Amino acid sequence: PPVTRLSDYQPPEFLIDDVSLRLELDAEQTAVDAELSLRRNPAATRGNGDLRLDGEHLALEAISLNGRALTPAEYQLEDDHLLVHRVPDRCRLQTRVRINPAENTALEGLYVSGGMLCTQCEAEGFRRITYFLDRPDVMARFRVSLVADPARYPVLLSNGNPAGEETLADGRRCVHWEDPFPKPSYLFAIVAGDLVAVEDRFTTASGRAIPLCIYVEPGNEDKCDHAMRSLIKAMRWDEERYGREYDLDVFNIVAVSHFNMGAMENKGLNVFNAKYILARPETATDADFAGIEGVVAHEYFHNWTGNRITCRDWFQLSLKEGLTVYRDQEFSADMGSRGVKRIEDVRLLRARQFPEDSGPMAHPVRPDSYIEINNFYTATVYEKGAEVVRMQANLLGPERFRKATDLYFERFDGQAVTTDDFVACMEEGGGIDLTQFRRWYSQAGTPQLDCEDDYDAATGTYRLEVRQHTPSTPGQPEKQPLHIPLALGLVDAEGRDMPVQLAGESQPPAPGTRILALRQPVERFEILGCATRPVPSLLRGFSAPVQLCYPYTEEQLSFLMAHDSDGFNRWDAAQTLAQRVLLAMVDDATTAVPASFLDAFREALQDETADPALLAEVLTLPSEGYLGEQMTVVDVDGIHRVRQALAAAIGSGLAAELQAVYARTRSEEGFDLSHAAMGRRALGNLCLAYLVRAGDAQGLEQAQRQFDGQANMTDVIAALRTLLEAPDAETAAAGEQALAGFYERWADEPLVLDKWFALQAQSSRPDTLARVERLLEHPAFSLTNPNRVRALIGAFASGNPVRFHAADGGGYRFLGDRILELDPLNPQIASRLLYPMTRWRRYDAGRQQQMRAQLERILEVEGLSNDVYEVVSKSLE
Ligand code: B3K
Ligand code: ZN
Repeated sequence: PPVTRLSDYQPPEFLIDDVSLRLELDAEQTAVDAELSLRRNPAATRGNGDLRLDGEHLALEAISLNGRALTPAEYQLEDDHLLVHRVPDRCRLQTRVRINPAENTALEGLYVSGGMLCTQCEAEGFRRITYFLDRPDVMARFRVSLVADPARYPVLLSNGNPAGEETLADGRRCVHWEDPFPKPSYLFAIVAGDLVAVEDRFTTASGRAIPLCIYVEPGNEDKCDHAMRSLIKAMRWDEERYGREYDLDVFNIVAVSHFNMGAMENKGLNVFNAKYILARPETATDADFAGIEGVVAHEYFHNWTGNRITCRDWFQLSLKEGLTVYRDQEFSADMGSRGVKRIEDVRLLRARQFPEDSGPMAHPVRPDSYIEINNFYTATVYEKGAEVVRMQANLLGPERFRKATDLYFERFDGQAVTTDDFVACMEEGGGIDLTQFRRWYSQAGTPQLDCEDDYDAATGTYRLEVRQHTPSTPGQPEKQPLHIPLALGLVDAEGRDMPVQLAGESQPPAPGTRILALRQPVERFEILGCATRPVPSLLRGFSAPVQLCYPYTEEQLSFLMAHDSDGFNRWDAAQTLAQRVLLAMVDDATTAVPASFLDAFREALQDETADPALLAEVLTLPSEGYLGEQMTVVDVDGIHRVRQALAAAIGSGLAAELQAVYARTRSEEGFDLSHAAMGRRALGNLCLAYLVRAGDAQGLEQAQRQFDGQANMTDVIAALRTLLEAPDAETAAAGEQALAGFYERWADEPLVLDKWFALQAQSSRPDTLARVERLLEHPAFSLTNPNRVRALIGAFASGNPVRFHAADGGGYRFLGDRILELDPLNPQIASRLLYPMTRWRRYDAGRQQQMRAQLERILEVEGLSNDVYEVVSKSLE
């Protein structure tokens, strides 16, 4: 398959100013009439005069130019494009094609979900709807008419503003939409179905009242409250923080049950995976509620960062995604707890992006080539991209950053631009030089910072030396030094911040954090006026997406965990401590836990003033996957064994403390979604899990009671999970019974049923693979529903390391089989599921060989999608 390269970018030869689309909707055969107003692009070099339009899976029925039907000699039809020979500099091209939404299991373009029709066009799905210049730098004004049987599809939606409707002679309805803002085709959307609207309204800063509608399938009206509230908060926040007001007369959201990813920011018509809209306390967990708030905001924020200003080409994807993730992270930080949000975001970055950056698919935030663009909606483009924006925001500070974003919106509104254009605005608006900083966009790999220090008591001088090194990545053997902001605090023996006075400065600054700029491979800093030897608190707030190495002693880590003024670093110290204990236990093949570790945990548990949410983060052990990443060769079984053992030791050694905290977190008041209440539930359930892991009789009883109480999904699922994972057979049997009851109760709620599948797929019981295989046959399982596939197959392969990586290779064979079944149906989903096997080099020889065998077997299959081909072939390189 062909490789697309950034260096080959050429502006489009033709532009499209206006598009009229008329879709006669039908599940099996939809007719699409398109009229494109084309004009030669004055900024492009002239080709041979032919017009080349993208198009796939389309049956062309008619084609005319400026009102005259073309003869077969005047155009040429290929599998993936249409060539119209020698077109004039300005023309109107009309086509009529037929498509079959019901056959579209790839869920790109127009497809069927339940009883409705909907679209997903990013990145290149529009070419499955009509012949077009399907690239983001072609921005057109869209007028859309939707024709359908009003009994089957009473609701007909598209982008922009409503523009009238009529009933046709044959009884069908025709609804018109007009989007006044030119947009690329990837932002086009339509939805047709028997849907109900939950309505509200938002009055913008300038006083325009915008009707807001969330469309759902009948019966789900009572699950839209939280999404609607999140939307309104996001609209307000974008006005206050960025001065961005909503621009159309209406804003619509539709929740659909078949969706390849989270949601899509189509102009004025966001389409969502139902998972990120529907929630009631009985059906959704606190994490689900937080996910909804974040994703609703993310898609809304795209209206300015993505839609009004879009990407010139798909290599610039992080222009909209990195920036919009940064914006949604900041929004959630403002809505809840900034400190806890930062921890969650870094946890995700380390769990997903760091491994990607050190594996076969490593790529820069702005990739320079791809086979299939859908493979590049990655943690690097999204999460590392957000970190790169965050570093710039922090370098500029809030006021200059706002000035710089104002400049960006003013300068590029209505255009398709590059990440470099964004950085130029940061430079100009912020008045700083980001020449070296730009390497963050072009260089892949996670930089490692090696820190060493010494202290001269005689002069009170503290010296810090920092070396940066970025390991090579595929296609980038040599790396250049980056501009890295390193936030440093120095903590004295009482736990107070010291002033960080750099050599050459005449006055000590106020005590607190200083940002040091690293630019050279080695940087040395001299800090004056340190009366005692400080404990360095490095990379506070995770000031850069790097791997930090400093030879902390265990005492220093416990000290920082208890005293660092930076909440993030308190958490990070606890994680490092736990990680060290766990890895040492693996090395020594022991299950004995050092007393000092339990003491640190005890001290934390006894702090009644701590924010429960933060405490829950501090007391959560690093995941098995993350621990594996820290080893040269991942010891799957060793990690599982010691992590279970440490959890049990915490449960038995600190039973009284855990009980006390659990009791404190159980509130008599009703359910609410405040940060405090969610924090209490998180902490209480963590305590309960430790107790049950230790076989604590009272804990087991409490878990059972909590499950039976059915108060809210957060507590129910937490209790169910602990019961299922309980070490003794009797409780596990009770867990099975609870699981059956759970199914009975929720069989008609697809999103809850997904949890039922995922719980079983993630069970650490030895017979889990057999159970997962049985569940493939369950009547509620379906390979054509991505949420179900993720719940069962994805949860097993990516969320159950010890069973997926079983030494007999059964997990690998299972995944190989599923990928080959899925690829012809839905290549994007198949390709995503491959991820755990791309990490094969990190395992022992036996597992390596078995994973490779699966990858090689997949690669041999004829007719593989580009999606799967690219990931498999790069993994084997
Ligand atoms: N922009 C979409 C992602 C589209 C993925 C295409 N494979 C959702 C988002 O990031 O907001
Ligand atoms: Zn996005």
